[in-house]
Amino acid sequence: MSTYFQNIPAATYEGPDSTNPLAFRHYNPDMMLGDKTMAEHLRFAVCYWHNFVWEGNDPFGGQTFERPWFPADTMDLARAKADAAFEMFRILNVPYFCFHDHDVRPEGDTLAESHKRLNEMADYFEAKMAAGGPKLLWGTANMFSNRRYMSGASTNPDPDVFAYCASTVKSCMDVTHRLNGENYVLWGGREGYETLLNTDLSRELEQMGRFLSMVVEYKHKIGFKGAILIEPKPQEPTKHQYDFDVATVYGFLKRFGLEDEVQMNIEQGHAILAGHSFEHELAMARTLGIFGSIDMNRNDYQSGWDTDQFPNSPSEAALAYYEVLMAGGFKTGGTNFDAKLRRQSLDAEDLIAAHIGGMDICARGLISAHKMIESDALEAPRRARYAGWNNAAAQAMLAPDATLDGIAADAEARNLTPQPVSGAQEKLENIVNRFV
Ligand code: XLS
Ligand code: NI
Ligand code: NI
Repeated sequence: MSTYFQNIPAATYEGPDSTNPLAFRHYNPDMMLGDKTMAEHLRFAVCYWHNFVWEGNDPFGGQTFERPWFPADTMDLARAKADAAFEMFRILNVPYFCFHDHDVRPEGDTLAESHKRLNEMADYFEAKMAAGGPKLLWGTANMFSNRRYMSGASTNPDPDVFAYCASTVKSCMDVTHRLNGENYVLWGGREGYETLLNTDLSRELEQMGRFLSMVVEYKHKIGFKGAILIEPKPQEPTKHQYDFDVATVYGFLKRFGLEDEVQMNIEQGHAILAGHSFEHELAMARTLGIFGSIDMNRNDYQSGWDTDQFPNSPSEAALAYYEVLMAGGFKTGGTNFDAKLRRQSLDAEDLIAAHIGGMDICARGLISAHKMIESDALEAPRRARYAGWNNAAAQAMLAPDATLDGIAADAEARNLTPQPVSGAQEKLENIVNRFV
């Protein structure tokens, strides 16, 4: 039992008029939206790393947070950290959590010792999960913090690092499987390069493709039913990351024949770093049939860093959940807060308030998105815009036997003079704002 969050009551739904900073005003887990409850739609998860591992450092300064389990370099402190984490999960009543191996246990002197410690912590989690704790949305391996990964994980020029990664991912997949995790995530923070002058691009991509193929094979070997998810990000920490964005990853998956095996975990902040909107990345994944899960944390629009802030824009959340719902909703995926406090937000209460605010914003976004879809307010004009394609002659142009010169001859015979039609963007934006 942790006393870190003592005196903070379990958060409950009090409705939009509540002024209680530690109550939900919009997230009402049991409220039905269509055929699912809000909790079933959103499938919230809290991440271990930013909340319980990160010490508040920035590039110019060190630790600002003081947590009783820091520096968590012994197994006793790792257990104290787990006690606090599960206490926070209980207060927030979140159905899921996520972790890296590195978040939950101190690294051992050997690989075997590290794995043993991870398994001990998994035992500890298993008991807490069985006693009413949250389920595991996804597990993952940290193959970016330690200096051994500075030149890459599976893309490292040193084959021993590749082998080390195989052992690390295997152990994390085993633990994820044992804890009934619903997904396994790979984020390749070091899978990229700093300078082409020392980089063999062709080898690195081959290594990464083989590694991912073996991860998929291992998933089937152990009977893991969850999804393998890749989390795209264009840069930071590496200058050029191979998993740049959804479309780039799709091309990579196609090349290695993995497009039916791997889905996307899309993070809002990473979309922004790639020069996209979040909804673009979500729509692209939906279109390509590889939508999986989301990391619901935004970036600062001015700084250009992956600042991992909690969501606070109802209209951004509405457009994001619009795409999630249009994709058919989450299957194995969910809404993970890969979000962290600002480094001046020192208190236990800040951790709770941040999540409550983020969950409320997502709930508002979901409600708006659901109404927009129910009312057909956006889809009707979208269908109307493409209505010309519904007639047989238009469809014939897309049939396999259509040819460029055949269509050209027809266009000339009909003496076509197409007339531009308004895209009506402002009217559509006004429609969205009616629902937000
Ligand atoms: C970093 C990533 C990372 C992944 C998990 O930018 O978002 O936190 O979600 O490794
Ligand atoms: Ni991130
Ligand atoms: Ni993330």
